[in-house]
Amino acid sequence: PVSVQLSDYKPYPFEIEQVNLRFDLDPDATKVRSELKVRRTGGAGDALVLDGEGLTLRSISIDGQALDASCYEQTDKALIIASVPDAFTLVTEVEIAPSQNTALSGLYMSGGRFCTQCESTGFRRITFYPDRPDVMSAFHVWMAADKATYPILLSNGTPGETGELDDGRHYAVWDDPHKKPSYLFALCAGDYDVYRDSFTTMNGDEIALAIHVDKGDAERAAWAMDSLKRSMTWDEQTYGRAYDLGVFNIVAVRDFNFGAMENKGLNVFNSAYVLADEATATDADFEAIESIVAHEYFHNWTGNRITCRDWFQLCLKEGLTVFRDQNFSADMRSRPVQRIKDVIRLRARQFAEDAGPLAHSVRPDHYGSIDNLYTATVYEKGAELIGMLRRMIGEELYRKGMDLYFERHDGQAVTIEDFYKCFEDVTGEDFTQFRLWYAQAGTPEVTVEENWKPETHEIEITLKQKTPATPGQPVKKPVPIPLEMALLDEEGNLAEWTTILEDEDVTLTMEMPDTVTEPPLVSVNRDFTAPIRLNRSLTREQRLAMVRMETDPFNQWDAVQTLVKAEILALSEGSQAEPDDALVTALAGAVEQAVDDPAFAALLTRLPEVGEMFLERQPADAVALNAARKKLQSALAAKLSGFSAETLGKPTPAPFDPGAEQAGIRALRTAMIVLLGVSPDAGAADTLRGLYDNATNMTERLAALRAYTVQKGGKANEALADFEATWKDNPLVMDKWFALQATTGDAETIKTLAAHPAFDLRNPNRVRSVVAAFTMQNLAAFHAPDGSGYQAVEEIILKADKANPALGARLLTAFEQWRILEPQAKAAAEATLKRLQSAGLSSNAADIVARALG
Ligand code: B3K
Ligand code: ZN
Repeated sequence: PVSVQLSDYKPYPFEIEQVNLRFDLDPDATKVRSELKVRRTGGAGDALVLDGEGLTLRSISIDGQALDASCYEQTDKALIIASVPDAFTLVTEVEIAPSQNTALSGLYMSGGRFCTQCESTGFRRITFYPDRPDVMSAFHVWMAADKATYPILLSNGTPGETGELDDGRHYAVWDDPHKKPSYLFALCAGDYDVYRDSFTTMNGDEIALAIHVDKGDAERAAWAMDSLKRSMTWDEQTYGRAYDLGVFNIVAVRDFNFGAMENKGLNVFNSAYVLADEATATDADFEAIESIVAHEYFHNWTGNRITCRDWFQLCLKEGLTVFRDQNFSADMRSRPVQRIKDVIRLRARQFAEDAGPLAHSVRPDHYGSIDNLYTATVYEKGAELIGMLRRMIGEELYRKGMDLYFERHDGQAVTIEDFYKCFEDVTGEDFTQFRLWYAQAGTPEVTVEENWKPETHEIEITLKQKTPATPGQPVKKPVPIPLEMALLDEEGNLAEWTTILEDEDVTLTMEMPDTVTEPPLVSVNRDFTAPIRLNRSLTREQRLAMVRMETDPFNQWDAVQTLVKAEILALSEGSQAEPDDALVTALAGAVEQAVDDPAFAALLTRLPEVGEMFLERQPADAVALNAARKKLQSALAAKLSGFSAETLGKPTPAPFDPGAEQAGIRALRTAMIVLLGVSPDAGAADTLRGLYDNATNMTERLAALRAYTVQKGGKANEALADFEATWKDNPLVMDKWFALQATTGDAETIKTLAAHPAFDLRNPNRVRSVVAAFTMQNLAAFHAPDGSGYQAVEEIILKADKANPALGARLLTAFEQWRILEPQAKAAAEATLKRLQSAGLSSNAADIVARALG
């Protein structure tokens, strides 16, 4: 695809003062009538160019006069009217076929209901319109459909008149008083069960809340509703932001390309992030629902009322909103545990992206396909940048800057520069250098060197930064890196401070009291203040001391991780045959000591996944790393067997509550179940089967089934069949059944799963539960040196891409690390990518493959 450049931005030369839409809904032939009140704001000679794709134009008129075909031009992407008055009303009528829309962008059918997805460029598949975020307008919607099949008719804003029509049809009117860009438009129509509640805002406004789900699922929306109300309260208390419409609707759909969408007043969700109860959802699901409901709700202020000028500014709404939802989750649960989980995710996905051929900056200056810009870099690294900003200026000024941003830019479509200007104005500081974080791709590496001078009781700490070259950016400048630091001894903290590393390097000299005779431990980047990689040459003894002495929970966990990673590397490279007993003992000891904070203890038992090891040393051998990881895991299982029996011997908390406290207890129990999966203990399989049979919640049932499958390999079929028989009618639970096998099996397993009657190429959740589960979480099998893993997914990805380019492209990102693989897998991956490239990919998928091959 042609690349779009940030530097080419031009304001749209017309204002759309009002949009009146009329939908005659029919799955095969929906008629959309659009009436736009247009006013020229640009040059007198500017043509009116409207985006439009796959639309059958039925009529077009200006100020009531039908346009002659010679007055306009229709291409496959646009409608161009060369000469228009300065102010006029344009009416177009088009026809579309939602039932044929398999891309799930625009207006489509899911489970026999109508729904829309417009971000980024779906609205142009509904009607002709300037489909860009800086054109904001007031929308008025009239919609009609068959009443029996589609009794509920929803759009943005507040509901107006409803009524009956001929032929069993009915209609409804929706008005959105807030001006919005077209990507926030939504329409849903169908027969739903509705879970209702209400919320009174801090201004005393009463809001009607409703979650629309499949028939029979209403009770399973209770947690999502609870999360929504807590989000509303949190945004009032933390940012002073209240909701601004009388109704807030959520609709759950089964066929959806990603998690959820923040359409004004009508959020559309992947049903996986709405529906949950103890029997069908894991604690991870409950947690994800809580954070995604919050994320979409928070977009109402950061994204909807203040939106992006253009898609290059995507991080303006996404990075900021992820930062907000992460803090919400930290407030709802444990802040250190939340931080560790966020960093695990950042390192696994964003650091990998930043180190590979798809690396791009948080605010890129060009892109090939906008759908491919919804990345870990824009979202997660974008969130880290806001976190650094807040740490550097402090909570109070951060809040002041945000208040100013909301006040100054409400109702506007703005840029990263506009955002930072608010913070410059409240702090008097200059953020020019800090904004390099937005322009430079790659993860900065900070090298730490320490020099203890016993004569003077001084410790010298030298910090050096370097950002590696990335595609198109060979040379990088230093960025400001805020580092929370401390000096530690056996008693605790000797000193604590924050250094902002602005230049290439800096040397700090700290004088210790005379009583300090041993070199103190230097704790760097506490709480992961900056999204960097640390490079330190510490001995194993120093690292073990760190595990013992760290006072920062993040760094204590990370000290364990660093040791564990080194151990897995040594085992995988054969420089060590068996896990070091001292290390395993220390690790087990740390777990046992953390027992009062079970969620943290559970994290300590979690060994880095194979993919997280890829960045440690290259070339990466997924098979060897997997075997090494398993060896260490089973040594830990043996060491913790008594603790595990004790932990699992206690009853699981009852009655079930999804909140942090019980979830923490279940997390530790689940961690012990995971270890049983690789335990050398002869009775482990039977114990697991018992845990599976007797589990009272899905968290433990699924963990037990998975661990049992790991223990028994192919002999676990009976248990898997039992699970399938129980849950065959619940698609979300069946997604877990597919994913469990895809993550524990091999290429043959993938073929079997793809041939299963319930495998559905049209359903993204199902495709991901097989393909993404395999390619992202089963790297030893995916990157098998004989290429069998690639072969297993190749056909499926091609077929998925034909129907749904956003899905195809997303699945292909699994290949991004091919260059750093060991030679055999690398050659097989390259051959696969080349085959795919010549097999006729969608332009989204072609963009990923071309960059990957780069
Ligand atoms: N804004 C949507 C993502 C849309 C993706 C479009 N390709 C969900 C979110 O980030 O909240
Ligand atoms: Zn978002």
